[in-house]
Amino acid sequence: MQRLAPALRQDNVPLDLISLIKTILAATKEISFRVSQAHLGGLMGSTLDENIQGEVQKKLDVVANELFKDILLESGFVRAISSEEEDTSVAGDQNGKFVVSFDPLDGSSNIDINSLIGTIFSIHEAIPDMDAEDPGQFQQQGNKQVCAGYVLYGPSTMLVMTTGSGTHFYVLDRTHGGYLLVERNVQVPKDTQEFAINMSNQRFWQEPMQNYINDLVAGDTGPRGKNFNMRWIAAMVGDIHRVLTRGGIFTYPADSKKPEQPYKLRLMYEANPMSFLIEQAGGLAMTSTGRIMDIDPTDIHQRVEVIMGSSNEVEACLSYYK
Ligand code: AFP
Repeated sequence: MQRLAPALRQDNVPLDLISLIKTILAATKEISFRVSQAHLGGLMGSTLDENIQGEVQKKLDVVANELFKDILLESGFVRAISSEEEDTSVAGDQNGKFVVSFDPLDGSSNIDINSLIGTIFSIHEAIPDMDAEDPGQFQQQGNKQVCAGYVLYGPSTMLVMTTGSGTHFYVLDRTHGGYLLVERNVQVPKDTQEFAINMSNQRFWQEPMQNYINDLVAGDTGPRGKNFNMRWIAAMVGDIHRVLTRGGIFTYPADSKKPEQPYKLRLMYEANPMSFLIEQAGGLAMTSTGRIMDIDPTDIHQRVEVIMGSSNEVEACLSYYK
C-alpha cells in the first residue's frame, strides 16, 4: 500500500501543501490517541463553557481544538486559522501561504457514547497581501479550496481527502504510524435507496422537503416505486463517510425550529469541505437553490442548507423545490 506523501506527489500536489497536510495529520494522530484514551484520561463530558455558537463545549472539543490550533500556528505554513471552537479567526504567520478552517471534533454529542466522531478541515491559499489578522482571508468560495478532508476516529482511524484529483481513502497504520492509501478515486453511486436526515425535525421543514421525504417513506407504495432505508449517525463525518462508501443522500434542510437560525451546518468547516469530497467522488453537493461551493462566505461561522450525495437522488430531491 502506498504511503501518503508519494500518493500526493503522484497527484502533483505542491511540496508546501504536502508539508501542511502532514502537519494537520500529525495533529489528527494525537487526537486519535486522546479519543481512544478519553475515558481513562478524564476527558469525557462537558466543560462549563459554551462556544460562540451557544453550544456547550465537550472536554475533548477543547483538547482537540488546542492541539490543532497550536500545531498549525507553529508550523509557519499557515497565515490564519478559523475553527468551530474559536470566536474569530486567529492570525498565524504573515508569510504563511495557506488558511485553514476546521471543526476539531465533529459529532460532539457522540463522544460520551463512544460513537463516531471526526475532524474536518478545509484549506485555501491565503489572499496575497492581506493581513493575517483580517478575517476577509476566509471570505473565499468553496470552489477555491486546494484541499479538504476529514479524519474519522472509528474502528480504524481513516483519512478521506481530496486535493482536486479525486477523493481518496487512507487508513492510519499504527504499526508504522502513518496513513496508507487504501482506495483511490472513490465514486459515489449515482442511485441510492438510503437517506440520512434528522426525522425529528420533520414538522419544521419547508413543504418541498416534507413532500420529498414523505415520498421516500412511502417506498414502493408511493411515486418513487422503491423502498428506502434511513440512517442517521448525528455526526456529519460518519454520515458522509457512509455516502462516499456506498451512496446515499444526506440532508440537513432549512427548518423553522429556531426561526432566527434556519440552517444547522456550518459552511466553512462542514459543508464546503464535504462538498469538495463529494463532488470529487462524482456526487452533488447543493442547497435548494444552488451549488454549495459557489456561495460567497460572509462569516466564518455562517450556516447553510445542505443536500448532498448520490447525484440522481440529489436531483430528485431538488425537483421538489422547482
Ligand atoms: P456538533 O459536533 O457541533 O455537536 O454537531 C454535529 C453536527 O453539526 C453534524 O455533524 C451532524 O450532522 C449534526 O450536527 C447532527 O445534528 P442533530 O443534533 O440534529 O442530530
